[in-house]
Amino acid sequence: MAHLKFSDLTEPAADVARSLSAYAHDFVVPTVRLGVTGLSRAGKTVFITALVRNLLADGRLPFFSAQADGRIGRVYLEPQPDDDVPRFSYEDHLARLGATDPQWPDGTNRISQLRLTIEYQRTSSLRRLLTPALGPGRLNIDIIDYPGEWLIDLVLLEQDYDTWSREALAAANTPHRQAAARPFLEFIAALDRASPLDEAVALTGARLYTAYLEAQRAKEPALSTLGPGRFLMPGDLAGSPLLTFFPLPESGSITRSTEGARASLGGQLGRRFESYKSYVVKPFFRNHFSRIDRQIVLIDALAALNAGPGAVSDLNEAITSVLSAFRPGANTIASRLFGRRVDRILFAATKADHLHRSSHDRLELLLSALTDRAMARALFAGAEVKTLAMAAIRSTREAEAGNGDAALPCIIGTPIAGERVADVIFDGRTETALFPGDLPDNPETLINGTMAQQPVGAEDIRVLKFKPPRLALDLPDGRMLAPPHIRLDRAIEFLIGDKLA
Ligand SMILES: Nc1nc2c(ncn2[C@@H]2O[C@H](COP(=O)(O)OP(=O)(O)OP(=O)(O)O)[C@@H](O)[C@H]2O)c(=O)[nH]1
Ligand SMILES: [Mg+2]
Repeated sequence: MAHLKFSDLTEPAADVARSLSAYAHDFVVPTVRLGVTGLSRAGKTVFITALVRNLLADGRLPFFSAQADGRIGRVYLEPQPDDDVPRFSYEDHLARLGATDPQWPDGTNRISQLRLTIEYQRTSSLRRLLTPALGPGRLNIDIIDYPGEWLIDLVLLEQDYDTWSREALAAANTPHRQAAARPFLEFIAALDRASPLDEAVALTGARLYTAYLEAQRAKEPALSTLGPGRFLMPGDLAGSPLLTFFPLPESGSITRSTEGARASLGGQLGRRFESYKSYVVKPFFRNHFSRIDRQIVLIDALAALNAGPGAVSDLNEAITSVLSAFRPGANTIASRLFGRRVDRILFAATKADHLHRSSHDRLELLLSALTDRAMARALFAGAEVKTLAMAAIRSTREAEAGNGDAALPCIIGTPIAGERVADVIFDGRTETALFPGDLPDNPETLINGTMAQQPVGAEDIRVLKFKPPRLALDLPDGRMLAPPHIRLDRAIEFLIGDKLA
């Protein structure tokens, strides 16, 4: 009889353990879904590209604790889980940034996704003891880039066409919007809601309504709360009949139940409004928004401040409406439909490299004062909320310029061709030093001043668009470099740090 040796038993057992652990690896890898949003041009694409590059290339991230502790192992891109969502074109965006003549990425106008996997050493010795067969920890990060414009639509789910029309027309008739809305308001004044639908009227009305939203957005750059969101950022729906409706005043005589009323202009626009909710708004919130665990909202606060009086109250409106979209537990149609909740939200002021370091804390204080107000207004509770002033890619450096007795804190960079300061128009090749101005020490000065429609200090901020820094991203020896940033590591720590414990 052949004797079974101990090693005969243990080898297969070890194999089984190994394949079990591989199985566990593939099926039990925790995933965090990270939503990245913000209005058009807020800096979403640059942020995601910089985030991914810094993680892949082991960039300088001293406040990202897992990396600072030396616990990060391999980091790599993996195929994303959702086949029906376009992939975030990380390689293309990076190639443009790393070119000899570096360029910012092109605008993107739809949702996209990327999966990044991080291998790391666990901190807790107990967990290390309990899970030796699992090896190092692994975390999938599914990054979802979606236009902030789409968030505005959540409120529509609780409205019918008449309610929406009433609110949309009241908004269009407020004094600071009337000028932009005039052509649209004049057009609908001549319409009869009960007349049969004429497609040309539907198209013209939708075009004029969209033109009004666009004009108004230029004045309310933080996050205009006027929608529908796809009118501003249509994504794949540009030109679709789903976007050919607009608000109409209610008529005195209501004949809803008849065939004629359904075929009428009012009836048809109402039907399209409902289709927009069913085929556009609900699928987005159900398939994407409701699955997000962590959210970063990028805000171009300096552009907002530059926009002049009313800008700060607009920012406050914007933050309030974002928080309302994420408010857990409120007994709304939205929360019944989409049970899951986001547990961390980061409001990040982007492009902080447009200001000298001395103003970064002030920018953060301003955002945090606004967020506190917004949280009180939105009765927000349940998620951890943080504010940060950040530059995903730093395109300036700092210097002091003499000005009589006082040294002025300046930033130095290469303004993009066509940018101008007073009479000087930049050629895109010349470096320049700029005193961008100071934000006030006390954010309340700015908030109270601009909320009273009198800008205090904000008019002193000068924002120029700078070219991305010129840097070799790939060294001859094969090593990868990451672009410089400001406080990107703090953003990463807040968004995923605890998941790497
Ligand atoms: N200096 C500086 N500029 C930035 C930074 N991030 C974004 N920008 C500027 O902002 C512009 C818009 O950035 P994107 O990342 O393309 O913005 P987005 O939110 O993806 O915009 P859409 O795709 O149009 O919705 C860029 O072209 C840059 O000019 C940054 O970290 N530093
Ligand atoms: Mg983009």
